This record gives sequence, C-alpha cells and structure tokens, in this order.
Amino acid sequence: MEIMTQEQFAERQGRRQPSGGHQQLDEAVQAIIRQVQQDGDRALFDLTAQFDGVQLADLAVSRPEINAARENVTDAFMDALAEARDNITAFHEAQQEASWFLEQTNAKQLGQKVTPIEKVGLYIPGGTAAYPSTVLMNAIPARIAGVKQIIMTTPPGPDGRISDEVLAAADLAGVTAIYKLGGAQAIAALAYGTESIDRVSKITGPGNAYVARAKKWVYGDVAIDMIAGPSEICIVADDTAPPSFAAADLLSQAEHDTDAAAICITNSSSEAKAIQAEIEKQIDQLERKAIIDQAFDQHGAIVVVNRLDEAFDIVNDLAPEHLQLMLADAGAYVDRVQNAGAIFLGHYSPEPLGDYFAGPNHTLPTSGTAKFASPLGVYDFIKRTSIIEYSASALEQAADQIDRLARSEQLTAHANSVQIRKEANHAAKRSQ
Ligand code: HSO
Ligand code: ZN
Repeated sequence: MEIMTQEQFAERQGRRQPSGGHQQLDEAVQAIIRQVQQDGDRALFDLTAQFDGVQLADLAVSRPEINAARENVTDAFMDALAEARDNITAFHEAQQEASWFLEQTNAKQLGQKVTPIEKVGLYIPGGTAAYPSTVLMNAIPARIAGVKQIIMTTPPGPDGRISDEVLAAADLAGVTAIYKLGGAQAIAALAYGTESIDRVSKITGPGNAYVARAKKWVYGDVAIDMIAGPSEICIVADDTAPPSFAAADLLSQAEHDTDAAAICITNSSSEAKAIQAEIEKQIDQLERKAIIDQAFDQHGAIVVVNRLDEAFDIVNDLAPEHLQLMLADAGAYVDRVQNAGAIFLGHYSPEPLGDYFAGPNHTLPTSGTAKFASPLGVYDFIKRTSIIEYSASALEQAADQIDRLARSEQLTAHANSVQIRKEANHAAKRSQ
C-alpha cells in the first residue's frame, strides 16, 4: 500500500475514468430480458442451464429444502444469525414512518398516508459472494415496513443447490418465497413476472455486472434500491489509532473485490508508516491476499495531510461508503462529515461490526453516491400517498384562486370542475 501526499492522491483520483462502455454487456442483458419476457419460465430454465450449468426441475425452493438447510447449519451459527437479526430489527424499527394529518378541521383535511410496497424482490448473489448477512439486511427492513410478499432469488450452484446459510437466513428473516435463479434473468423475472414468479414492484440487493445493468434496464417498470459499486472504506486516523487495527480494517474491505477501495488519511507520517508496515505483516496470513493485493495496487492509498481539517475535505469529496474516524475525539468530528454512507467512531467500531451485527444496514451508497443517497432502510419499502379533503364552503373560498391559476394554463375544464361545485353550493344555499 502506497503512502502519498494529498496532491499525489488528488492527481491519481483525477486520472480515474468515468464508468461507461457497457455496450456489449447491455446487448447481452437486453437479449436476456427479452427472452424472459417472451418465453417466461422456459427461458428461465434454459438460461439457468446455460449460465449456472444446471438443468433444474423446479425453480422454487421447497419447504423441505429450507428445513434441511436449517438442520445442516450449526446451532452456534443460528444463534449468531438470530442475535444479528435482533439488532438489525431494533435499529430498523426506529426508522418506521407513520401516516400524518396536517389539518383536522371540518373544513379541510390534509395528510400523508404511508403504505408498504406490496411485493418486493430481493436479489442475493451466489457463489463465494453468497452472504447470509445480506439476506438479513434486505429482508428485515422490508418485513418491518409491512411488505406482504418478499420474494428472494439467488443463483443455484452446479449441483442445483443454494447455500444452507443463505436459506437459513432467508427463513429467519421472513422471506416468503425463494427461487433458484440468478443473473439478468432473475431481474427480468422479478420485473415482468413469469408463470411461476410473481412480478414485483421493487427489486433490491447487490449483484454482478449483469445484475447491475439489468436493474438499470428494468428501472422505471419497477423501482430499484441502487446500483451498488465495489466496497469502499476510508479511515481518518491520528496517532492515537492502533496501526494494527487500522491495517486490519483496510484489509477487511479490500478482500471483497479487486475493485474495492481502501483509503487511509492521517495527519501523522509516523502513523502512516506504522499502518503500512502492519499491512505488510498481516496480508500474508489472509486467504484472499491476491484480491487484496490487486485492490490495494489499483485503489489503495495512505494519504498524509498536514492538518486533520484537510482530511475531511478529502472525505467529503470521496463520499465513501464506510468512514471510520479513528481519532482521539472522534465524536467531535461527526459534524465535519457531509458525505458518507456510514460513520464508525473510535478505535473499537470497525467496519465489519456494521457489516454483520450492530444493526444499521450494510447496503450503503458507493462510488460517491453518498452525496445524495442513504443506506437501505425501511423507508425504501414504503411509499407515501397524499390525502386531500375540503368541505363545500372551504372549496368555495378557494374557487376563484384556483380558477385564476387554471385559466393561466388555458385549462378551462380544470376551472370548471371547481366552478361547477361553487355554483351548486350557491344554488343549495338559495333553496334553503
Ligand atoms: N461490506 C459489504 C457488506 C458485507 N460485508 C457483507 C461482509 N458481508 C458492503 O460494502
Ligand atoms: Zn464487508
């Protein structure tokens, strides 16, 4: 991992290419979407044979298969999962949003009604990235929001099976149906429906490039949560941060992906050197060393700044997915952070605590989107509906103003819908 100055870091960031050049991928993804729209289940079986190398008899995971998965995992694993579920549930319950009314007089009522989305689809990746924690992070907020149908799809292995841990997590978190289906075909099936898969209104969850592009293409016909990019960690450390801790945390995020970004910013050059040395020491013991090496080479940096203040300028510009403040007085700096997906304070709040256990969601905005986006939450699984009620006399009072506004837009039928009531109201009064 390279140590660099603020200027060197800025220069490297400036050389980054904007994302793009998806043409070939998009052609393949669109062909898959069309095939699923035209041929339904038959396309799903064919594409699963083609991409996952397995000829399935059934797309749905049966209750006996789920029960077997729960038997196959250890009790200790189930206990850990249940404790994580409880923490995630407690945090997300605090996000619940109530309907409200602004005015409750006889003349007027104005309000906002909150309704859960009825059907959602959760995409869970397969293979080495089959994360039970991601099942919890997607399904629990949906359940708390009141979503009735939580439909999960995840690709089967070549043996036609899904990881026991993922199935156990889905069952624990309240997923209502599970299908063995991955890739762009899963996104198309959730977006448009087939004989055996219900069409949903929103699709959430991470995935590979095919899944990400497919989500982009179906967006508008259905809602999506976000397009998740590679994981990112940014640590701001002063000389109170134990270098071995900071090194371990940088390594933890880099193991996700060769494209993951791990950046440490410090105002102490001796701290920078100590963290660099710790990385060298720890990396050799890690199973995913090859991935980490590549991620560090391409996107890793230890940036030395003169003052901590400058560190926060870099942070706000990066808008990192995860931000760890390993500072003597970490809490005092929260106000300096304008853009970040999640902030971890102090020396004992490492990012994996948030990935698995603390309670906040681990689905977070990446690639600088924390400038405008939020973590996945209960609010992603609800929608709001406005409510308006006026009495006859309240409408009469507003009638002339509405009339003026409607006529300014040459929409006389609009004006008439109000005037007709005003006149009816007058007639009623006259006949009294
Ligand atoms: N850190 C990932 C989430 C995750 N980590 C799942 C482990 N399992 C999100 O950036
Ligand atoms: Zn992680």
